[in-house]
Amino acid sequence: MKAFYAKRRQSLLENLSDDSILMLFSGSPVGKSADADYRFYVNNHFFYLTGIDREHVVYLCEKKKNTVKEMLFIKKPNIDLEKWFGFYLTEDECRSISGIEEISYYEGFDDYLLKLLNNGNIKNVCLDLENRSFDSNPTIAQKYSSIFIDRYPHIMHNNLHPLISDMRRVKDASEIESVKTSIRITKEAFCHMLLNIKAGMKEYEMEAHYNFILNLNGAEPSFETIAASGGNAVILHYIKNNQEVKTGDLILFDLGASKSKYCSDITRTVPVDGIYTERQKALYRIVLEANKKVIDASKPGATINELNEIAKAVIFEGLLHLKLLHHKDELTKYYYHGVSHYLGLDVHDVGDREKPLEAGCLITVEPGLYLWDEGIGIRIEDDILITESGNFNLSHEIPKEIYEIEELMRN
Ligand SMILES: [Mn+2]
Repeated sequence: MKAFYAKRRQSLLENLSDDSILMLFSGSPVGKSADADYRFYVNNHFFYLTGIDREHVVYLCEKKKNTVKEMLFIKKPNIDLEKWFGFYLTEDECRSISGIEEISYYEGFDDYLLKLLNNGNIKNVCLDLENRSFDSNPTIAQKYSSIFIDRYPHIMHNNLHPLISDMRRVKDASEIESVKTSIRITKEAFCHMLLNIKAGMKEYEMEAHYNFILNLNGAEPSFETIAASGGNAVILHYIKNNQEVKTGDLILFDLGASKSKYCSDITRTVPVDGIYTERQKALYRIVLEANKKVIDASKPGATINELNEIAKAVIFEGLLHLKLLHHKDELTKYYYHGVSHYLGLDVHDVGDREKPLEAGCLITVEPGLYLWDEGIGIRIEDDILITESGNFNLSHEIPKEIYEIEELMRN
């Protein structure tokens, strides 16, 4: 058993008052079309607390005075369906992954819950209710939440989503190791891809070189790869990747890998021909300086908002120097996104972005510069671990200096 799952649950459960139940759901696959579903992605809060990465699993905890009873509900074995979809999780597998001893069947969950609500003297129901848009499909937790409000209005209703998000904001050693592995694979795949760039190729061919190394490592992209050449790079989430890569252009790669579920998120901007022009160098240096200055300022106590201001100040100075603008108000024409977000199980990881950073927070630092008129988009993104004494750049081995990238591409 991986002890940290039990440890995480223990620290979460300390926040529950007596006579409470907590329910968490792994989720179910989302329908795509006809009889096809999208690939299943487990609810990350559920995974964080149990280590279980399967659909239709429920975690239930009953907390009474002096007792805590944890249970998992899993799908009943079904040999007919298992012939199609593979073996279901067994009770023993569940126990060894999660450390939860008591296992029951998912099919009996509602009955069990009803009995508990009718006889159990339950005063609080705790659920993981995330803030979703009005028109998005309700989560399983939201469905149960509606039932409780409707039929058991006397029971207090607590949302633990912010609390679990807050726990996930600070990473433990095992999580950092997983992110390091994803970054190592990203580095290998990125460097391999750089050796294969040639004018005349399509952007998706480069993506194929990247994906090849990911596959060799048993990893997958942690989000849709952005391979944006020339003017495509001014679109922040350009994912079509179907245009021809032209001589003289820059190409912006924003990409990541996910192995053991933890993500990397890296951006590099490289010259298609392997050599930056003087103009490209001048612009690139501004972004690189912003990247380094923001990394330097990333330490316990700093806020993401402060980091944003540092990035803006450096980019403004650089553009002023190049006479591209004259006033601060004009900056949003060239730089129009935040410099940082948390990273972890989710690429844009959960946690309060207003809170001051602390040791164990993992953030990206990704200033950018976008010149629509010149068909140039530049962004440089690293993954930064906040430490007691400041920070450690987990992606420092991925080339970002002009000479490093040119040298690599010469080979
Ligand atoms: Mn990012």
